[in-house]
Amino acid sequence: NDGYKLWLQYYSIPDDSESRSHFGSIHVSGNSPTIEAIKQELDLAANGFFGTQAIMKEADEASIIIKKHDKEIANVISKKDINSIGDQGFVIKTIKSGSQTKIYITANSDLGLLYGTFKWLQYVQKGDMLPEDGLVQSPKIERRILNHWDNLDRTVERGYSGFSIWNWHRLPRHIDQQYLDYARANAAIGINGTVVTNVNANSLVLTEEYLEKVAALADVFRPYGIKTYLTARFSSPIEIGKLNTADPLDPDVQKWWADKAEEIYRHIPDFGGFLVKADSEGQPGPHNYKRSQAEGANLLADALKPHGGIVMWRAFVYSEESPDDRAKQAYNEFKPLDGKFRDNVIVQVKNGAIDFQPREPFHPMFGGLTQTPLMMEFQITQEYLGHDTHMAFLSNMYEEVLQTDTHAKGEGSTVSKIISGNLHDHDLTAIAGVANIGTDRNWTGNHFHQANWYSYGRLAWDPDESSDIIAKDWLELTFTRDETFVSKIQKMMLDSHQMVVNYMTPLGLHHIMAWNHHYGPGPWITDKHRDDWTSTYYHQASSYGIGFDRTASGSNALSQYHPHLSEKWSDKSSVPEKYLLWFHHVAWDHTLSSGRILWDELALRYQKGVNEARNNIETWQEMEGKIDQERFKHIASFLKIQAEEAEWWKNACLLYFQQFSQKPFPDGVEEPERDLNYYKNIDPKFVPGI
Ligand code: BDP
Repeated sequence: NDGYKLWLQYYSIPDDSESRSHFGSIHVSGNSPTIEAIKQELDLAANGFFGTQAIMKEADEASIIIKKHDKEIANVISKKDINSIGDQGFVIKTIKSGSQTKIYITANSDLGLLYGTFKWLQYVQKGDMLPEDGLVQSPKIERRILNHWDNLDRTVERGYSGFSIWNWHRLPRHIDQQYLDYARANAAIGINGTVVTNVNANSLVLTEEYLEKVAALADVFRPYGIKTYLTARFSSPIEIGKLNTADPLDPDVQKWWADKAEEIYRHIPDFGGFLVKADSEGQPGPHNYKRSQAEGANLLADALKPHGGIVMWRAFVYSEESPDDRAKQAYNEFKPLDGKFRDNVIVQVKNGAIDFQPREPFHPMFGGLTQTPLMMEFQITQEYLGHDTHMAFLSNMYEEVLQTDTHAKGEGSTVSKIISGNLHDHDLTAIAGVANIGTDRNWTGNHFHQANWYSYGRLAWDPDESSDIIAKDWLELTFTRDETFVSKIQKMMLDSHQMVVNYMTPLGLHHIMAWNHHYGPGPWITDKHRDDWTSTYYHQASSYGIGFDRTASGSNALSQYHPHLSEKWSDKSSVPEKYLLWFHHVAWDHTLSSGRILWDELALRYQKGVNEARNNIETWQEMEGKIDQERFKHIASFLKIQAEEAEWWKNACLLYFQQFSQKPFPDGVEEPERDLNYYKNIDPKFVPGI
């Protein structure tokens, strides 16, 4: 098993199961490509589970009825349930009449039926009983999108599992099976949108030649309910339109985008819209013409509006000229523009204010803007979390951010409520995850990283789901139902994010990784052309202490949070310790809640991360024989790499910081075998992606 089938393994299950008989009498009503997709999926599943086919029957003879809501269904499914699921949800109900048991999967759309079918198949695979009163589910967020940072030459920015799966050269004439399997895997977890190109955009994708290729992909995705989106380079009117400006207030520029939108919709009638990175890290944008982010976004929004498209405008805007704390810049830029965006614009905000660090407090924009819909951008690809070789189950990190209370409208104003539109009553809701998918046979390099794609989908559907359930479901769908395996590995996964934080950036440290590739440790990175890309800017280590002062005595980034939080977090004794050095510059001998001084605590956290990474190797060894050898061995070797590199991180960081603290390692912390210079000189050339 090479892992290609992701969570759609459909491995065989006990033959005496009641489900086998269900597969012998299924009724699927309707006629559309989506209905065809449902039938195909049922067949694939029947084949995998029992080596049989799914047999189709008339409705009155069938024991599984998959049918859109109609008069007949109204007899068994309540109006209340049907009304509550909207056009993407579904109801699954078991109805007993006499000795007969029928399962109804119903919805208001074919897509809802597809989602319901996938859900039912997952129950069968896991061997779970459907709840007595059935399942009534609908997504809390309307648009659940993957962002591919894929370039047209098939390299992937921050991609660690091979090249881009989009083969532009062969498109549109060749449709690879992988595109179809991509659509199936995504639909199975409710993902309904994909931006197929990098945020660092190439305008070429908006030319006729490429639009034909994109349209071919969109045709594959459509039956699975997945809309296609593109990144739009702000300077496209100059680069491919032969205009001499891209000024958003210029009528020629406006006409160019309107015509371009029309052309796109001729190729892709249900095109989702644009994702835009502007005025950031060298990307062109409205600032080039002294216009605001709102003027830039509205230009594209007006062009897409007649066709029903949206603009996802990124808030990742910060300038190399600004002397201000990078963490503050997006909020400062966007807060005054709140309410100035068209109604088909949604602002896409990274989970934290710096950049996908192993852990960040939530981005203050989530609590700060009320009139503009905001969407979350999570990174699934592990740019700062050990690329493909380090196992980190990111669901916990996503959950931590989603469940944080911003206090924007009093207690209970969680980030989850903001992005699902509940708190400020927004209809336009969305979430994005930067994909970790590539041409590796198992899609994500590390088998465990499939779980991050999976958990992103689950949380996009329901941002209030809990990671322990997600981990368990993923393990059962992907590997086995074996209880020992599932419980042990579930625990290993749930502890893994904190483990990685411990051996990379404990207690709120951030941005101390190596230059450019962001893989290994680099706390010594300093003196580059941009301060805010160096490590010393962020950790501020001195003989007194360490950490970035973001209180009123420092950059005062804390003032961007609700007073309830800023007051609590301004105080070293009440800020959660996981954010301590994010917000405070703290003396090495400051005492923490453990009773230990900062230096000792920091050192012990690094060691704890290393110890856990080593323990994982042993836990995994105990699982031999419980799953296939191919995946077992693949994972075993990656866990070994992770443990070795956890040690690398610990040794490099502690030796470096010890120069400032001038304190010995506390008991329990292993002395590094090499000196600091050795770690500084590790040649990063072996790192993928550089
Ligand atoms: C940073 C990455 C860079 C991306 C940028 C972005 O290092 O490659 O282009 O974010 O999100 O994390 O635009």
